[in-house]
Amino acid sequence: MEKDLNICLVGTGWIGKSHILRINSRLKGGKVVAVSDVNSAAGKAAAEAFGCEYVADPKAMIASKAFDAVIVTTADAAHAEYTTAAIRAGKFVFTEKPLAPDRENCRKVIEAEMEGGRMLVQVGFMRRYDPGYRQLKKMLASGQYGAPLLLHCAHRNPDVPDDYTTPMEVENSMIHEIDVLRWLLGEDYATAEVACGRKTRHAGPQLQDPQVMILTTKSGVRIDVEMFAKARYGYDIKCEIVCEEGILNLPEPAFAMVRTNMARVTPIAKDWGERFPEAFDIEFQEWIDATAAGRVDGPNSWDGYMGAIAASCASRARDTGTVVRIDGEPMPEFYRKGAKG
Ligand code: ISE
Repeated sequence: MEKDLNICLVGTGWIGKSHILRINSRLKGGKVVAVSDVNSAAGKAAAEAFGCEYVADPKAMIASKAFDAVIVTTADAAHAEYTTAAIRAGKFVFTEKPLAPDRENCRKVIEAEMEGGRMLVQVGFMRRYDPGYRQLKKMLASGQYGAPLLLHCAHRNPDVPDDYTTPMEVENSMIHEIDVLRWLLGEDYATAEVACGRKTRHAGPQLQDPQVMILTTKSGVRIDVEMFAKARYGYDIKCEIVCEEGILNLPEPAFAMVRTNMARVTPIAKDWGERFPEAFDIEFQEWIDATAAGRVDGPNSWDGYMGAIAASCASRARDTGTVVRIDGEPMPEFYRKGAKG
């Protein structure tokens, strides 16, 4: 039997801890054995809770020969720095999305990876692992419904913290739609616009909420995504694909309906952990299996870079009130071949 991967993780916030829990208690083939965090009290508490080693210096941990692979679950702005450290150490690395909030730092990761000569990075675009989105992908690929023409999507959170700002609606939240729709449709984007109307009274001065992002793909598919971060009522994700021969809808989560108080009530998820539980488990099991086999099978740093380019164009479109052309780049041979090392 193959030995389990010894994984180290940097960034022990909510999402980091939820990944340690899933890997160490439910998944096979790897264990998180060490953690680090710039907030040493939080890092030590997580290490103790999960029986891991605590390492004060995240870069020393990433470089240490004691660990086979790295998970980066820090604040968004630090993803690229630690991902690059893992590349330099020649290790497979899973970084939460976004690869970096801006395209320049994504580009630096791409350059470091190409310089190293081996694909090592997977980005946490977990919607690609959701059974509902996978069903839509299969339906589109079957050709049975003809070509997709329009997509109507919504991404609603019940609430967000006070440090969540206007650009984050695109760069932290709608980045999921930017990636999963590019993967569903199998093509890159051509233009972006963002419309902002009346703002909810629940949003502070730092946040324009809601926003509507409109993307067109190279072949002309037109997509609208409503982002409503302080929607109050629940965490709700919608995706409707209008095709030539039918309308495809992302399945709703299977919560039982309750008849009570003269009403029929079906619960709505409270957060993304409750909305996408299987997606996270499948994502990490596939990452561990591919890492053990020496491959990157999931969304890679090129996908992260393409997402960041589209996001930066959408942010510029919002800030300037214009339609912005998305100046994507041709995929380098390195990523086309999916260099397997
Ligand atoms: C958060 O960072 C996530 O990744 C969630 O999946 C997303 O739905 C939420 O809007 C983001 O803030």
